[in-house]
Amino acid sequence: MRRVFTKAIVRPPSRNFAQGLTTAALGSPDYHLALEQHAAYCAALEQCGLQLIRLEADEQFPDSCFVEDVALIFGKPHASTRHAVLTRPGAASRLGEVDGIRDELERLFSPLDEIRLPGTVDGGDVCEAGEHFFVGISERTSEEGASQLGELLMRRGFTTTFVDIRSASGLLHLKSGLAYLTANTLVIIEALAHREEFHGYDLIRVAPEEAYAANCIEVNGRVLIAAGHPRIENKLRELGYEIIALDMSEFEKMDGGLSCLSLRW
Ligand code: CIR
Repeated sequence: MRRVFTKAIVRPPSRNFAQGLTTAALGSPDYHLALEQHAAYCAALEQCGLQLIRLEADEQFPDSCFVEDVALIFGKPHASTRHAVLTRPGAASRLGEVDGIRDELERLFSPLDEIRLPGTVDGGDVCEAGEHFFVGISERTSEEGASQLGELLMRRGFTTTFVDIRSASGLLHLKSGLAYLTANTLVIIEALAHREEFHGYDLIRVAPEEAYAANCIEVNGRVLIAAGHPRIENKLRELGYEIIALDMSEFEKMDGGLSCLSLRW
């Protein structure tokens, strides 16, 4: 059953966006262009029927537009109840971002669950696939954090598979290389496609030169994908998906993608 999304939380890039963490060697992002791209992203979510909760830019934290990493909002596809977990990001410079979203999530989802010391979890490592979750163990998400999250999810009736991506070079988060579309289908980079954790799913493989586009999102029947990746875009169109292609150049420079810029439920 397809999950219906009605809302999303977004936060625009702050003026010091270029001072955030990155491993990409693509140059420094242009703040004004990043704002334009963020506005287009928000408009696309609205086009998909989402009502947006727009947080203010947070100048204390240059990575704070990547709201996906500080929380997880989830629920059974057929139920209206949603739960929220505050994460503990694995990068020290991002830990304080959690307090910047706590009040908003408490207002919407109280009581909140929370990942606790010494565990760390980045939301980018958490891939919801219906009533199952793939949780990446990465440089950001520790085994302890993943196991805390697995417990929390189990209590809500979800199952979890852990996917250790620490040896997958160039992969910041699990969802940098993996996306769940509906109906048992995963968009996946070649480097992950052979992993036994994904056996039994229909895999849409993304060629290495288009790997950035694996971080796409399905929202109410449409797939938002990073522009400039014609092979995967055409493949998805041929499979019947309606595509919205968005220019993500400034976020790619900061290791961010489409999923990172919103919390959707
Ligand atoms: C970081 O390194 O934390 C940010 N510059 C990028 C975070 C991207 N988030 C994500 O993939 N979920």
